[in-house]
Amino acid sequence: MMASVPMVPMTGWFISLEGIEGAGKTTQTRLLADWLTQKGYGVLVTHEPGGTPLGQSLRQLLLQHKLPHRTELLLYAADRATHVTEVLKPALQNNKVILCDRYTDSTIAYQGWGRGVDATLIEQMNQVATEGLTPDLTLWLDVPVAVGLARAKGRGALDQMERESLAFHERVRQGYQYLNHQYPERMVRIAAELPIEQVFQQISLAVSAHFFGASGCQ
Ligand code: Z5A
Repeated sequence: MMASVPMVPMTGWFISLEGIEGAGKTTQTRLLADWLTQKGYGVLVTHEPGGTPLGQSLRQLLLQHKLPHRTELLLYAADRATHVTEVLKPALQNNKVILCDRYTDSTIAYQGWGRGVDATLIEQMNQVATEGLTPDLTLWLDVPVAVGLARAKGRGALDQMERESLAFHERVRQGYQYLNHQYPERMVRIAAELPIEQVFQQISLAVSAHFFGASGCQ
């Protein structure tokens, strides 16, 4: 008799997607959601900032205004605390596969490496906001800054972060490199300057290896 393969994880999975502007997170999240849905998984697509009604208001403030650095950090933490409580934890309890466009690594990369906010303070804020909820897998879509910003600029009006200097975005990318080095067990680098289909191929392999095991059993 063939072994039956569960189509729903026993507990939910939490996958975050990270990277600089224009890395392709939105595009790849959509493709990954379709791929997993076709396999029978219940998928929840969400994002930070702005994954809740309160978060939508915070997102407007964060992306449209130049704020003091600590204020910015606190607002991202408020957005995340609400998101974790109202969306992420309930979804995991319902055995969903969460695809989250940005999470705590964005705060380390942008507020920490980009803005220069103290790393310990960021760690404390992330801990308060998440109550320890960490992604099972983080897909870091890595593109050279020039490539990411050219893609982002192609969409029109720029927000606060997109208007930052090239040096700022290079520091953010270095922040992701540091995180990839620190957390190799959960963070996978994806070469995201390649064509969309080739980026997705790397992502589907990474998800298969992490969740379905070496057998590729799906
Ligand atoms: N932020 C923060 O500072 N601290 C925090 O803790 C958190 C966030 C949580 C949210 O921006 C901002 O919040 C972000 C950091 C800050 N900074 N900014 N700006 P957002 O959510 O509005 O946007 P984003 O996360 O930066 O994503 P994005 O700019 O929309 O890019 P993306 O989602 O990674 O890419 P995309 O929309 O899929 O693709 C962009 C374009 O490129 C589009 O036209 C695609 O068709 C094209 N594309 C995508 N992939 C490819 C490939 N492979 N080849 C060619 N063209 C492609």
